[in-house]
Amino acid sequence: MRFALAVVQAGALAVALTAWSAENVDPIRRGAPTAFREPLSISSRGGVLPVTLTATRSSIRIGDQQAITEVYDGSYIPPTFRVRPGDLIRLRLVNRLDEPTNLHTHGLHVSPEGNSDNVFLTVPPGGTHDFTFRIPANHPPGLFWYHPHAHHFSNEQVRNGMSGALIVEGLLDSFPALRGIKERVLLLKDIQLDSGHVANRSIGVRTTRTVNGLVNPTLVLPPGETELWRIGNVGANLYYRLQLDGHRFYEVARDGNRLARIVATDELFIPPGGRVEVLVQGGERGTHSLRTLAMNTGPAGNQYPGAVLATVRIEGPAAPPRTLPTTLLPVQDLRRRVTGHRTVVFSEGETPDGGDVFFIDGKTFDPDRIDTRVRLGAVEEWTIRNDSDELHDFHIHQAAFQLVEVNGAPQPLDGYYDTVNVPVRGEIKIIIPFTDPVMVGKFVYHCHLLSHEDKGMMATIEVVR
Ligand SMILES: [Cu+2]
Repeated sequence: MRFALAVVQAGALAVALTAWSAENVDPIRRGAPTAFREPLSISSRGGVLPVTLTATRSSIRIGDQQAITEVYDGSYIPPTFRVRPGDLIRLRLVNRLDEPTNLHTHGLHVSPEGNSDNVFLTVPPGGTHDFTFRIPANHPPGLFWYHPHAHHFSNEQVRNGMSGALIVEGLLDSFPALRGIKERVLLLKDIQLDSGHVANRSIGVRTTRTVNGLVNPTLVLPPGETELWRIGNVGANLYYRLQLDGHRFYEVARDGNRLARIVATDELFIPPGGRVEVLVQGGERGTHSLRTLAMNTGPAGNQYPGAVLATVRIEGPAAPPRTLPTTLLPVQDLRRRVTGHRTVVFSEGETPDGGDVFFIDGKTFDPDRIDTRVRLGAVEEWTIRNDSDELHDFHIHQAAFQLVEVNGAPQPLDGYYDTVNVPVRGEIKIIIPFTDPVMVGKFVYHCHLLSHEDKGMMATIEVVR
C-alpha cells in the first residue's frame, strides 16, 4: 500500500519537476534569465506544523544539468518551515536512502533528548521516525535550518542537497518602520556534478553555486524599496563572502539572533552553517551582481574562485524610502556573568593509510563518550583554538553564544552567534550561557565544515541539572 502510494507520488513529482526544470536552465547557455524563486513554504496552523520529509535518491536539474542526488521529497530545495514561538513541529522522517540518516534543527533552542533534536538517533534505510520539536514560547525569531546529522553521512547528504530553511516568525514585529516589507529567503548551496551524479571532489573544485537551487537567478527590486533578505549558508563546506554591487547590506540578525542595532556593511562573511538576515534598499536603476568573492581557507585548506550568485535588476516606479531604525532591541552582555572557563582545540592529522583525520582536543568523535559536562545555570567562557593550517568553524547545538575575542582583539557586542569562524593558527573566545532548561541532555559541538565533522571533528557535551 505504502509502496503503491510512493510510486504515484514519484510520478506526480516527476511531472512537477519537468515543469519546474524547464525554466531553471543555466542563463549563460540559454541566453535567457532565470527568474528568482522562493522555496515552497509551509506554515504552522493552530500552533502545530505537521510535516513529512522523505529522503530519496531523485533526478533533479541544476542549471542545464540533470543529476541523481539524495534529496528530501524529490526536490533540491525542500520546503521552508514557518513556525511561531510556542509551536510544535511534528515531523515524520521517511528514509528511502540505502544508508542511515536523521534530522537536526540547526540553531533551535529545543530539547536534545528523546524524539526532539537528538542527533544520536539514527533512522536506518527503509525506516521511519516521528520527531516532535517544541519551540519554547521565548524562542528568538529568525532564520534556522534543518539537515541530516548522522555521523559519517552528514557531509555526503548535505552536499547532495538535503537541507532546508526553518523560520521562527516575528523578527521585525517590534519595529513599525519596517512593517510590511517584502521578505525573501536565499538558500546558498553548491553542487559538484559529473555525468549525472554528485561528484566527490575536493572542497570547492568545479562546483556550481546556487541560490534556492537556481543558477544566477534574476531578482527585480524597485529603486528605494526596502526588503528583508534571509540568507542561509546551507551547503556542506563552503564559506561565502557576499557583495552586492552598488549596495550595502544592513544586518538585522545573525544565526537567527536579532542584533542590538542595525550594522551596515559592504561584505557579508558567512561560514558553513551560518545565516545572516539583512535589509537591502534598491539603489540605482540598472543591473547589479550579487557575488561571492574568492576564498582561501589556508595552506592546508581549499581555494575556490568567486562567482556571481544572482543578478539584481533595479527597475520600476521608485518606492518611498524607509528610514531604518538604528537600534533594535537590547542584547545581554554575558561578560560579567561568567562562571567558568574551558579550552577546545581543533587539530588535524593523518591516518596510517594517508587519509585526513580531524580532532577536537586530540580525539575523534565517539558518541558513547561524554567529553564535556556542564551544570545547568553555568555561563562559560570557551577559548576555541585552531592548531591547524586551515579554517574551521565552531558550532554548538541547542545554544547561541557571545563572541568576545578573535585573536586577542575584543569584539563588539552586536548579537549572538551559533556558528563562528576560527582563524588559522588562531583562537577565539566565546561565552555560552547554559541557562535554558530546554538544553538539559546530551548533544554535540563540532566544526561545521561537514567533511571535517564526518572525519572526527565533533565532541559530546552533557548539560545536567
Ligand atoms: Cu573544520
